[in-house]
Amino acid sequence: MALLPILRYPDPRLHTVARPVQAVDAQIRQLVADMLETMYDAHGIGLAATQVDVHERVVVIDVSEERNRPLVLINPQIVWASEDRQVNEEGCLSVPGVYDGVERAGAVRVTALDDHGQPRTIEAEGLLAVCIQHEMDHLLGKVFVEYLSPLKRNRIKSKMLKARRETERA
Ligand code: K1U
Ligand code: ZN
Repeated sequence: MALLPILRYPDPRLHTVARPVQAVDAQIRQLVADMLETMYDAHGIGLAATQVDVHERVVVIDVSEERNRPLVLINPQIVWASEDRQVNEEGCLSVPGVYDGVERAGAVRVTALDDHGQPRTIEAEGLLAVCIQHEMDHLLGKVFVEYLSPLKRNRIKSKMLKARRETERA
């Protein structure tokens, strides 16, 4: 297994649209294992392949307190979303230190393949529903800060670029 570097906003590669996985083979299972290790190491509750510069429709999630209930979504599709909208505080491993409220559907139904290539349907609400929608946005090249006002987004962009310059100088 390996820890993968996570792209940081405003890296333009975060805006790449991921392509569907053609076959759930050993290479995809290795990617899933590496993404899970990377997500747990970074103390995240989710990670999309886009964030590790792999542009295929693969997501890993674990919203359990014990950090022992990994969920693997390959080629996920939202087939139903509730009409009720809820605002939740979100964070992102690609935008460290930034948290803000985003409005999303309160519940979703998702179809996907698991890491054995088996089809699954997941009904989600609460934090899992928020996380699934956040990760699926990554696969479409969308980062949560794009839901914020242009003023907030530009401030975040400047803060991230400053942090990157300071890291490069150190
Ligand atoms: O996609 C990512 O970068 C992972 C992200 C997932 C996420 C967190 C919160 C709401 C929606 C999606 C994170 O894991 S950020 C770090 C984190 O663990 C966290 C932050 C805020 C609330 C709960 C957890
Ligand atoms: Zn994110």
